[in-house]
Amino acid sequence: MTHTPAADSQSYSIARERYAALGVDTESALTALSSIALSVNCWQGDDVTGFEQFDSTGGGGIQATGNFPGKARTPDELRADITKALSLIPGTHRVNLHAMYGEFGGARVDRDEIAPAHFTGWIDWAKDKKLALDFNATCFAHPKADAGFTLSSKDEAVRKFWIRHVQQAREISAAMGRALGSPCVHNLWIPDGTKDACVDKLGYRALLKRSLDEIYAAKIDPALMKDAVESKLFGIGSESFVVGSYDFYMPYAVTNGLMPCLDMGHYHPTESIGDKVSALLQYAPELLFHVSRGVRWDSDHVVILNDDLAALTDEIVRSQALARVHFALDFFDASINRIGAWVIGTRATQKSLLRSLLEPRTTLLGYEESENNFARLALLEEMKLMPVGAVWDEFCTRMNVPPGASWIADVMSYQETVTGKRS
Ligand code: RNT
Ligand code: ZN
Repeated sequence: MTHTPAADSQSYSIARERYAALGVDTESALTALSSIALSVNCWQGDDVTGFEQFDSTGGGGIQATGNFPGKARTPDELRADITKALSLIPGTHRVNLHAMYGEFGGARVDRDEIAPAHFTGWIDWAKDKKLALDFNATCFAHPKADAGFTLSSKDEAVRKFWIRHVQQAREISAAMGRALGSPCVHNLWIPDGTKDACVDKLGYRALLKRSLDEIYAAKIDPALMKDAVESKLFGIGSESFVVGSYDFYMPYAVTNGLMPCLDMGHYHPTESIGDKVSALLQYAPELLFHVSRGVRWDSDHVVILNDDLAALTDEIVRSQALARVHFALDFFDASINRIGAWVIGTRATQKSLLRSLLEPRTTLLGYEESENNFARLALLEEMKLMPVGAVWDEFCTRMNVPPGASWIADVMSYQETVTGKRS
């Protein structure tokens, strides 16, 4: 950061002093925050539609609700919208793509035939914008996912089709990592499961394991790409049984050197993933988090700074594990301005990280180790009303993006001049 203390706003100076009185250096927190890249989910921009040239509205447990006008219809529109959102988000980030966002030039390219060539438009754009890319196989929204099973399908042709798809997705990820000089995180989530009681859970899980073994047998240089597997508790249409549950994937990831991916919306409603961080860090070198927000049966509401998010970032910072974790945003709300949704969710995640980075760790640890649990709880409580907002505004200003609420008008004017003009 190129910052001169003379540029400090008055409220930041006061905040800096107040944190300093508790032994917290706001400047180190700002430096740490500026180096955290979040992977921004392209799919918020078009309600998880993608650019395939065939009817891909088939099955698979993902459902965006709402019909706010102006969603991106083409790769260029989506890239323009992401660029707009990133201009309102402080720092340098990554963009997370799904296989369905390839550019197929009007051709019908099925999922098992996708190749790096279909993503050169994205790679060139990322190079130009100095962004890195992450990637996901798309094992939903396809006729071969209609029956509810992909990699765990008992139809051998269907299972093989999805294996080929994920193999191609890993190759594409490696190509992205190579072209952009930053390892591409490839995440695998499949919708497989049943709406009602399933009598052969063991069989489906054995099939999924067999498919994964085949997929990950191909070792790819971690300097190019890293693999993650994402579990889920239940989905729309898979309320009773999900093949790729937490208990299924966690041992698989740990024993096979893959990253576990924990999505904040994929657990029991009272189960916070914050508490899992310090446990998993004992076994997994790196973790991927899908930063999301579950509301009743929907796992993908726009992220806000709530207790779950605070618990997650607190635990990562307290574990001094920022270098071992990856944050990917995962939400899609089709009922509000989509650029606004991106900015709300991404800034909320950064605010939560900043809050955590401003925790008086040494003092709290001192209280804890001297069994002064009253003081520990009291200080944690007092921290909630500390002037984190002034530090956040300073961060935005230094990063040349609008501080506070001033970005809201910017999104509304983009709606007036760009997205609102789309039919
Ligand atoms: C679905 C998973 C998955 C998707 C995205 C689009 O429940 O969370 O991560 O949301 O890949
Ligand atoms: Zn997810």
